[in-house]
Amino acid sequence: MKFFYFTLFISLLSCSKSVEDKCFVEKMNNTDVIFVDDLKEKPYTVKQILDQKPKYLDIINLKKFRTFKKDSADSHFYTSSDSENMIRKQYVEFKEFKSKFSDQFVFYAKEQVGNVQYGLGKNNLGYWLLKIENNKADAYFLGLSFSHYYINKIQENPFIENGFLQLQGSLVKIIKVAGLPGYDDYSAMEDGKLFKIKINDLTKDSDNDGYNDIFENSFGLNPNNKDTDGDGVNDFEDMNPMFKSGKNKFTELYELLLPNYGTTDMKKMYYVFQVYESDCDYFHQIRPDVRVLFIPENKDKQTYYTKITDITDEYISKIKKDKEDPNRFYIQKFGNSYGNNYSADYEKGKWILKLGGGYII
Ligand SMILES: [Ca+2]
Ligand SMILES: [Ca+2]
Ligand SMILES: [Ca+2]
Repeated sequence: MKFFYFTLFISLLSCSKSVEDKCFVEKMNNTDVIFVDDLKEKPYTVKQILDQKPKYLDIINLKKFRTFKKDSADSHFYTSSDSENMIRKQYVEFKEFKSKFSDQFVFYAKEQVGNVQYGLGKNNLGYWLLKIENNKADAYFLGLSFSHYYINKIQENPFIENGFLQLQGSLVKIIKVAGLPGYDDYSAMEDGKLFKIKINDLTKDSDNDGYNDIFENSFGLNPNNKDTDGDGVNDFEDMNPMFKSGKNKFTELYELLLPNYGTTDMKKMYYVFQVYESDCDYFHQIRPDVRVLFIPENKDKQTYYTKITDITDEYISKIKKDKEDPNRFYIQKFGNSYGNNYSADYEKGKWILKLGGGYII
């Protein structure tokens, strides 16, 4: 997880901070330090993973299995020719899932049990069990971090059996490669694992809002309250389920920096989330066109899942005020392979954003 040295410095200084402290900075960050924090994080050992595994998960050692190496080689779809095959496979083999979930997941495996269709999906947040029953589609978050758990894309045995989800895979580690964001070194520590979860534990949705408890617990939503932020909109329908939206010039500034999905309506994309690490109230109060989740800057306040899983691929900084002009501000936006510095002028109730430099890797 990326955050900046100086942010860490500020959070060490004070526990309760004002909006002013949480949203504004005196000095803009040097873009060069963004990846440093990532690189010094040590991957977990097998023992650490097992010690902290979710309670609902059982891990069984298999005698016969596909290794991580073999499975990832067989299903490697990052080269251009394979990528075409992958897309074709997704369209043909996972037609029903594609029609129900569109592009919210990459689909791995499927299985029919009675009149229920099960599938395995993955997106930027992690792994999901997908279910289509009587034309109704649901997705249940597994809560198994891809930083620790690799689930074989090719499941040789039925993965739904006797009320259990049983997935073959490996325990893995990710090592970040300096200067090459996205080219993480992903390797197995122990192959031949069967990850076993009771379907009832997985599908449990205590507040009946549409997201399973495991999902809500993983990201800091309230699994016992349909409406975590109390804004009158249930978590499942809420584009910003963690915080009540507001409207002022700084929330508008943050909204301008959100990704643009063009004319695509993201309201029905219940499982697509953009995740930001921020403590800034103005940022929290945005009214986004795509679902957003926020991760606290302080590691101690993060959920276990978000602490160990690199799910943020975009960062928007705090705001810096201009020393002389009260209507001029500065803000930065980073991705895994770029950083942009903006100046923002507030004129006649509107923001004028100007790109003032940056970099692309
Ligand atoms: Ca729920
Ligand atoms: Ca809830
Ligand atoms: Ca709400």
